[in-house]
Amino acid sequence: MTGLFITLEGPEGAGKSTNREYLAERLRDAGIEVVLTREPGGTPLAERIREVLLAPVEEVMHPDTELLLVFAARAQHLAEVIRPALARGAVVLCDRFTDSTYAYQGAGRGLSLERIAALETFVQGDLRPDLTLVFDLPIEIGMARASARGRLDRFEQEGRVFFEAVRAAFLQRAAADPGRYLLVDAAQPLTQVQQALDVLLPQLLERHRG
Ligand code: Z5A
Repeated sequence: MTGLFITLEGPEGAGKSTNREYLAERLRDAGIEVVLTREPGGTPLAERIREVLLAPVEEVMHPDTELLLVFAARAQHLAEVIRPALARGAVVLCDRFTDSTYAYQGAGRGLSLERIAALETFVQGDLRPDLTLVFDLPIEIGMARASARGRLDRFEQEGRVFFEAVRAAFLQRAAADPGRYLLVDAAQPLTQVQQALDVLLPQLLERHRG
């Protein structure tokens, strides 16, 4: 039995966490085992790497260090949580995954996409998400939602140019592979976003039955 690997992506404040919970509830109502997780993080060790990645510090983190830490956390997460859950036949709903690496470390930090692809293959082998929901919204709406939370993490301290590059990368990746990606208009009111997810649900159940 193999499960279904669904990732939720998009700029900050797009509603990934909120809608991950919503989808999980709908799938559980249908009797499906759902594993809710996130990146960077998802295991105790990977969460410690997350703290290093997000904490603002005086020493500037080299982009290569950032990239390697992201993939180090991912290797642990895949081994401890994602692969075992998929092997059991669960649906894994993961808040961010490697699309974020292409968007933040690739488009945002300017690292080579070839280098990211090489690490992707090294860490994941041929495992890729079955479906990626890209929650898209104008940067200023996402920043306003996120800044309402208070203290900004190391990524949230970046400027508008960085976040526009990140958003463009998500849109580009979604457009290049419509079979795997589904674009969600995250600027709509939450009830409308969740109606769009309700429309998707029968298709998810069908794919899980496989
Ligand atoms: N990162 C990376 O660089 N490379 C990688 O490979 C990976 C990650 C995997 C941490 O991610 C950082 O890691 C991230 C990129 C980097 N940094 N940034 N920026 P994170 O997922 O923890 O951080 P985040 O994206 O900033 O999370 P977030 O701000 O919590 O966003 P969200 O999960 O998409 O949103 P939310 O928490 O569900 O909603 C935010 C608020 O908006 C909340 O009050 C909601 O009630 C509200 N909301 C949600 N939807 C709506 C709608 N439709 N209308 C109105 N209000 C709404």
